[in-house]
Formats: sequence, structure tokens, C-alpha cells
Amino acid sequence: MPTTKFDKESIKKSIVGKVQRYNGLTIEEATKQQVYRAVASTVRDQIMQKYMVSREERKKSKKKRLYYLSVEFLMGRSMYTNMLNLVSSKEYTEALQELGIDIKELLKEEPEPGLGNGGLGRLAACFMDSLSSLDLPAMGCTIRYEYGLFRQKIVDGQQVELPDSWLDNGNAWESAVMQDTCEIHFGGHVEEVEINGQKKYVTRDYYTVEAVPYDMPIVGYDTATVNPLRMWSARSPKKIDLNSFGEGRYIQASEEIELAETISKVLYPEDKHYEGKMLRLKQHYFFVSASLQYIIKEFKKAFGNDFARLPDKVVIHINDTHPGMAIPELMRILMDEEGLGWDEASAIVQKTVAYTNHTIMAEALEKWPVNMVENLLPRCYQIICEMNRRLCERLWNSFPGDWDRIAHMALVSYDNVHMANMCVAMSYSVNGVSQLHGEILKSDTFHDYYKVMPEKFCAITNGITHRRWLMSCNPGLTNLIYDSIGDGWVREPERLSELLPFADDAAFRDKFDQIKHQNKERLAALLRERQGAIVDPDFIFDVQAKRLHEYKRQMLNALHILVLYNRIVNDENFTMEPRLFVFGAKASPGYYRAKQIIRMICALSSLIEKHPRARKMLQVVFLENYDVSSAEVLIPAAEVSEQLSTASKEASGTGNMKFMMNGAVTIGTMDGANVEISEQVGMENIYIFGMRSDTVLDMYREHSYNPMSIFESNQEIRLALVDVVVGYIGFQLLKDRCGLGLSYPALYLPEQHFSSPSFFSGIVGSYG
Ligand code: 26Q
Repeated sequence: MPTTKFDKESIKKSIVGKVQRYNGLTIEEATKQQVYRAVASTVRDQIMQKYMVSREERKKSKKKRLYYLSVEFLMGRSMYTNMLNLVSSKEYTEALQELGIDIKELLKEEPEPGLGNGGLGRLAACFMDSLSSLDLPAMGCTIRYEYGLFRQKIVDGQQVELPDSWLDNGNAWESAVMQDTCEIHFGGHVEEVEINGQKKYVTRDYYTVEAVPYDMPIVGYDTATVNPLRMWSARSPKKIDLNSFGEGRYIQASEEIELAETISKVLYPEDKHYEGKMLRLKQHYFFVSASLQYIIKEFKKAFGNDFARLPDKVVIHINDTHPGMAIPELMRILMDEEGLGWDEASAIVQKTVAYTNHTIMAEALEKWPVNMVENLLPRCYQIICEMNRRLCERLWNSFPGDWDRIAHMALVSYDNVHMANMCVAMSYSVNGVSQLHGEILKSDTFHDYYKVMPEKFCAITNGITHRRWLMSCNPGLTNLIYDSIGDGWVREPERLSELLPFADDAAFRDKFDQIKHQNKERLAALLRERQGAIVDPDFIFDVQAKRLHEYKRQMLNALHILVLYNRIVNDENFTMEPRLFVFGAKASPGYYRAKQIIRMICALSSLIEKHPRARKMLQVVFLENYDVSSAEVLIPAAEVSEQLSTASKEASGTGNMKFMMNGAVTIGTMDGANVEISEQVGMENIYIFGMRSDTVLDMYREHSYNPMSIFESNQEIRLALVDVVVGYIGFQLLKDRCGLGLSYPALYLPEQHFSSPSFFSGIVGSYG
């Protein structure tokens, strides 16, 4: 096993030399950014050496290789995890210290590549780390968005979105691989031609966009494997022609160039909400086609035209349905470019492609209007129609006469191409991301498919990399674990169970408390620096951090806080353990209700702050711009982890695992991987509440949910809800709808009236 340690002195020399050669400066003279670039470059040199060896080794061994296709990879910063995985973080830390450089400050110089919305993208990033660390040959394939997920500011208690131009100072880790540039064709029409007596399909009058790959090496923890994350960037094949300048065609040419390049311009900020946008379809096909052309080129270099071996040598994993066009595209390449027949090509595809589903919510199921697919991808559309025809023929045998069911399962129906159906029908594996989610896929979402192709269905519960989510983000706890059980758990994380005997060890618990307190202080410093929020590290830190979505029920958490507030305000003898509630959440820019919930949380925060007695026991902070880097500070500081999704809706959750790994206690529903977590920790070590998923699903089917009965029977909930509708909170939510010139005291009674029992008894009483 190769252990890759670099000594401190050569690290120092290398850094000083780089600053000198790149900038002609001494370390003292250089800016933080210049020093960052130099340090990144020395780390990168080490990785590149391994990268070459790793690639040669892979080519020689001809092992099976995974291509993980995902429209999102939420990588987070790379510098520290790279040092860690090179088993050199200690040496780097010391070297930097001796050069008078604060490593913590240095790490902040790296722009975070936010090329993802949330769970699905972060899962892809964790997988890349694990694949290299387990010596598995893989390549991640995605889009090199010029703009990642928006940066979030809170202004006047509301979310404001700012562009995230993460590439402004360049990306220290990537390199362009110009020789793998390829062409992507859009539009045109298909013609049937005969070549040497054989029917062929060729597309004419298409337009071309070039795909240029940039590779980011992902190094494994103390392994020889370095796998690339390949990010495709769109470029117009047209170059600005100086001759056209004088002829006034310059503008037209530059417009065409810009249009081509918009494909990789920006990440769509919506998650779990499908909208049939042409640009999005272009993005998906763009990176899928580029990746597949590369996959086939590489395969042919190693195995010639022996395509029957493709399933033995290649897995194409599609992360949710977004890269699903890989299915018709692989058919197209095998048939039109490599000359295989339909049956042969189709058999290969069905043994090569694997699909993971990440959500059961109907509004997230991807479908594309037939005319859009037909116009943009005419040959793929033909292939989809033929796949559909053959599938429906087969389904007809299984469900004779059951047209509704067949339409429900079809790839093309009601003027739409249904991506999930295509992925299920054409993959060899359909994966759910937790045990519960896997069951729901079989019993609900894809029930009809499960009846015909049960062998495809599986459920592999998500995981997270403990290298980033424990070792890198929580050095204090990491050292305590080393001191207690050694380092076996680093390679075999299941050996963390060796900590069990320490559960009642007073000395261990004391040290754990101290570390938690230090992590809380670190978070307090971040909140102060980032947004001027002052928090007390002696409060209990209770955290809900995830995308803002109704099903995740940040609103439930906020209502609970309002109930606590009312208890304090309405009973001067009421006391509770002081508790800080932290929220971190971005709302999709077009998701009105989600944005209103952010407003509500901010209004709640200021309401509590204004009350002298309440603020001694209760505080709410909305952490701005929740991203991977802030998660790395937030999660180790948490004592309570809020996992409140309506049961059945959260496919797995991965934040739940990160909080748990850092010693927070979970309060949550029996949803997603909370189920596995409760099995691991035991029901006595987790707070589980609420309906079970089967009850929820039954209620949906029977339309039997009646929230009004709760409103009517529970006085405290009623009080809180009425305040949200008509009190101070309600006022904040409605503020800009009230028209010009209206202000809160003029329109409503002063706020203390809205939280006092005397005011409420009037409204609330009539429901009682
Ligand atoms: C699809 C089509 C059109 C527009 C947008 C989308 C779209 C984009 C992103 C649909 C879904 C997503 C993201 C989904 C996601 O992050 N799901 C989460 O995946 C995690 C990893 O498996 C799970 O842990 C979470 O439970 C799940 O919500």
C-alpha cells in the first residue's frame, strides 16, 4: 500500500520557489491569492505524478471502468481534502506555519465550485472521493458551468440571488484536454440512405457545438488511484472572422458564438421541479453525447470493435434521469456509427446502463415535449419511438388490453417523452437510495415495472465520505477518536463502532464536550464575520440545514419555535434550556412559498430578538449562503440535527448522516435513511416523531388528511398559526403586498398585542 508523505522542507521550498517564479515575489510580498495559487500548484504537482501512473496502470490492467454521469457535482473546495488524501496534511500545515501562513485563511482563498443544488450533486462528489479511495477505476462526467448555484444574500429578511462566477481567478485543479474535444450536433433532419446495399440513417442540416473537456483529478486516500472528474465546456466552432468585420456580419457571428456558449453558462437552480426548458435539454444532451463519444473512443482503443464486451468493461451510471439521453445516444452511436444492428445494440445498452432514482415526487419526474425532442434531437427521437414501440409490444403481452397501464409505462405518451420510464425499461439496475425509498419505488412509483422486471430493482442506501465530513471538517473529534481507538477506522469506517465502550467514559465525554464547544465557537465566529450575528456558544445549537422545500418542513420547525416563544411570553415563570436555532437553506428563485418561509424565519428571528426575556432563552439565526464550505463549519457545531421531512418524501437524506457522524442527536421522522440511522443508534438514542410513510401514502390515496382538526384541538398550534396569518409574522410576510405608504403600526395593532393571550382568545376562542 503506497503511503505518500512529502517532507516539510521540500514543501516549503516548493512553495517559496513557485511564488518567486510565478510572481517574482517573496512570500511576505505576495497576496493571499498568489500564495494560494502557489500552494495549490505544489499539491497539484504531487497529484499529477500519481495521475499519470494511475492512468497507465488502468490502461494496462484493462479493468472495468465506471462512468458516473451527473448534471451536478457539488465538490466543495479541494485543497485540504487533497492534502489529506495525499496523507500530507500535517506536513503542509507545519510547512505553512513555518512560512508564516495561516492555513485556515489560505483555504478560504479557494473559490468553491458550487456545481450542484444539493443532495444529488453532493452524493456524486462523495462517490468520487470514495471511488478513488477504494481503488476503483472511474470517471465523473458533467458540465463545466461558468456560473454555479447562485450566492444567497439576505436583505431585509428576504433572499436575494447573486451570480456565482467561480472561475474568475481560474481553477487551480483542472486542465483542458484539447485532444478530446468533440462535436455535438443539434437539430436538422434524418434521411434514410443506402450505403453498400445497407439502410443507414444520416442527419443533415444540423448545427454544431464543440465540447471541450476539463479534467479535475480526484485523488484517493493513501491509494495509487487518481480518477478524473471530466467537465465539458461548450464552445462555438465558429471563430470570429476578421473579414466579416467590415461587412457588418461581425455582430451576427458573435451572437452565434454566444448562443453556443450559453449551453455551459449556468447551472439551473431548481431541484425537484421539472420545467421543460429547451436550454436544459440542450445541456443534458450536450454532456451526455460528449461523454459517450469519449467512452466509445476509449473502449475502441483498448478492445477494438468487440462491442459485445462493452458491458464487461464499462458501466454507464445515470444519476437520476437527467443524463437519460445516454440511452438513445448509445444506441445511435452503436448503430449509426459502429454499424451494429438494433437487437445487438439494444442488448448491449441494457447490460451497460444503470440508473439511480433520487425522488418519488411527481413534480420532479422529468418529461420532455415530443416536438422539442424531435426538433432538437431528431435521430434520438426516432430511436426513442422505436424503443417505445417494441416495449409496448412486450407490455401488451403482459397486460393484454390494459391500455391505461401501458400508456402509464410508455416512453412516449400524451405528447411527452417520459425519461424515468426510459431509464427503468432500458437499464439493468434501478436503484433506490435508502431501504424505504427502494420499497416505495417497487410498491408505488414503478409498481407496474416491478411486476414485469423485478430483477432490476435494488436499494443501496446512500453514504457520505468520512474523509471530508469527519476528518477534514472536525479535526478535534478526529484526534479524540485516534486517541481512543487508533486509526483502523480511517480505512474501515465501520470500525467507528469500536467507540461504543466509551459511551459511559467520563473522561471521553468531557473531551467530547470540549471539542463540541470549540466547534460552536468556530461557528459563532463565522456567523459574526459573515453576517454580524452574535450567538452564545453556551446555548444548545439546534440546526436544520438543507434546501428549502415544503416537504422538508422548515415551516414545522419555525412553528415549533413560535410555540416556544409564546410559552415564554405568556408565562413569566416559564424557563427552558437556552437554545439557538440555526437554519441554512437556499430557495429556488422561482419557488415563492419557499422564499416566504425564509421571510418567516427571519421575521421570527427579529421578533424574538426584540423581547428581552425571550432572547435569553431563544435565538434564531438564518445562516446566509449555505454551501459545502459553510456546512463544514456548521455541522461539527450542531448538537441537534433536524430531519423533519413528511415521511415518504425524503428519498434518503445525506445531511442526516453528516450531523450524526459529528455527534449531533437526530430529531426526525421515519423517512429516508433516518430509518437506517435509528436502527444503528437504537430508538433510545434518537427522537422519532410523526406519521409513518405508509400512513402518509394511504392518506394521499384516501384524501383523508384533515389539518383543521389539529388547528381546532391544539391551542398552542392555533395561537402560533394565527400569528403567522395576522400577527407580526403575518405582517412581515405580507409587507410588500400592502401597497404604498402602509406601515405595521398603522395597519395592525402593535406587535405585543398579537402575541398576548388576551388578543388571541378572541380569534382563537371561536374555533375552540
Ligand atoms: C429535473 C428535471 C428538470 C429540472 C430539475 C430537475 C431536478 C434537479 C435536481 C430534479 C431533482 C434534483 C435534485 C434532487 C436531489 O437532490 N435529490 C436528493 O438526492 C439525495 C441523494 O440521493 C437524497 O439523499 C435526497 O433525499 C434527495 O432529495
